[in-house]
Amino acid sequence: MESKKIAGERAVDYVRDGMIVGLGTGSTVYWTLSRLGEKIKQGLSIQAVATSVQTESLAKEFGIALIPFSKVESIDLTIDGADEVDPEWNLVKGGGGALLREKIVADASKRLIIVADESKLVRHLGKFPLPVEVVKFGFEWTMRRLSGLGCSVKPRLSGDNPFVTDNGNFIVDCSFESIVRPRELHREINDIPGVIDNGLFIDRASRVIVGCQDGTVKELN
Ligand code: ABF
Repeated sequence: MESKKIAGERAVDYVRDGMIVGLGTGSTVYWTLSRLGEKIKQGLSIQAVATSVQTESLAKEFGIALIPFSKVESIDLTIDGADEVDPEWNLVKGGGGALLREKIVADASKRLIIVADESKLVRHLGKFPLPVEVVKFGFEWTMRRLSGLGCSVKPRLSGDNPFVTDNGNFIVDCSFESIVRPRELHREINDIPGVIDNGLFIDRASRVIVGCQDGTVKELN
């Protein structure tokens, strides 16, 4: 928890007065939200766009003013977590089920800072099952098409029921073991009818902040 905390908090050093800030989702970003709450109490003035219902409620708890994404032209800086980061800073995201809003908000952001502990740094993506957001209609067929790309596919469950995203869709998790051509795979997955988007984030991160076990923070840029 400590290495996530120091990474999440360090990212707040890049938040300036008057910014519109994208707030990611997950347990590392939790510490970013908490630190932002402290800085707001000390006078920092920002508006924020949340990438999930979970983040919305945490932002309210920490006193962070939210603005609907529909009301912003662009976002100055988004801070978000990741499940895996490869040496080219390609990411696997979506373990928290928020990949679609995270990718839209990242796309609208001038800068995207990823905060993670060092366990997220990998040589190749893929050990973490790749989340894919799919529409409910025909999702069984969509799963079969995804497995045709060489992975085993499982519907994400919440208890005994299918997990439903904030957008009313399903998530299926695709185990590729190793993803050596993430850019191509991203395109192949999104070409399948029924797929809305997937957790591969290619060429989006502008900085990666890593919290280490020894209490240090590494900033990769
Ligand atoms: C979110 O943060 C998700 O995309 C990703 O799954 C998660 C990372 O997990 P955590 O910070 O909780 O380790 O952005």
